[in-house]
Amino acid sequence: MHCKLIGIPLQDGAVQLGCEMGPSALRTAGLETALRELGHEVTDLGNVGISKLPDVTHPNTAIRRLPQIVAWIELLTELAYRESGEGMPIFLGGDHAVSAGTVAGLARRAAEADRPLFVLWLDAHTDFHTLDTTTSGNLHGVPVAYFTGQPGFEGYLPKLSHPVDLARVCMIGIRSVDPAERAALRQSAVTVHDMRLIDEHGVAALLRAFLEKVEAANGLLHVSLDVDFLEPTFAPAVGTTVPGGATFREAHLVMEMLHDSGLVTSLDLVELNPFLDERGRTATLLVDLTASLMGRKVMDRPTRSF
Ligand code: 4U7
Ligand code: MN
Ligand code: MN
Ligand code: MN
Repeated sequence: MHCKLIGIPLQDGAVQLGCEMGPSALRTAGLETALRELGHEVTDLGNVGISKLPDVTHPNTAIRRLPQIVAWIELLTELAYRESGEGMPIFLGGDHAVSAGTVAGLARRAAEADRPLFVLWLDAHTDFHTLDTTTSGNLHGVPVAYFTGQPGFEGYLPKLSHPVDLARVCMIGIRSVDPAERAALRQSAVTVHDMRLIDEHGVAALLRAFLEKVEAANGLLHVSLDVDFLEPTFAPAVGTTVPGGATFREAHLVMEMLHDSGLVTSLDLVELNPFLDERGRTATLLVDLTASLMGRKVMDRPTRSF
């Protein structure tokens, strides 16, 4: 596999500063070497950045840094579209506003290939606010509503060419949902697996059902990994910690099953805030999880046995 590393030092979507150092920390933790050791070809495309800001305001005065987010989404949509033509793009965030752009670009690519795009959203949060419902005003809380084409973004964020079908989004790890998000999701086709469902059924059964759906539809699969999916006691480098997250082994199992499925075509590693890390342990964990996704395993197993 040809892995393309793309650094996105975006921190305009989060109130806590530090996510702009995410790409550097992932590189320092040895992402490229880990991928090469698994036999992959790796190209590091360096970091991207915005320059000119549009003049845009929204009546919801809580919203922070809207012009910056508009500029990032324009840049990232184009970039994700371009870089997904060949190889496996790995987007190094940056806060989760990154995914508003990456998923929008990947959806355009999928439509061109005439294949459905599926999104696996690994997160403590559903990130399903609109510009009207967000009360924190932090736009890392809106990407899923944006890339699925929910109303209220037109005229503010860039127009989507290909919204992702709600029924092709699966969320795992959820344990913090705001009332407006819960109300919107209740009437949507999004699959929301909260921590209780993981406790009751085990993460493997939940993920397997989704992977079977992706495979049956001959879909492309994008994985968006928010650091706060993980239990914060061993992944502290994130501004929005919520206790009761995925365990170390649950997280690796998800990645190992994703690898065995052979379905994953792109990846976001987002919300890493190195300023909050303890001796690089969270960055290192993300590298190890990515290695599991890309084929690292303890013992050989027959492939495609998810
Ligand atoms: B993340 C929140 F209020 N819902 O809107 C909000 F709980 O990308 C959190 O998942 C958003 O980390 C978290 O600010 C965004 C809050
Ligand atoms: Mn998130
Ligand atoms: Mn989150
Ligand atoms: Mn977060």
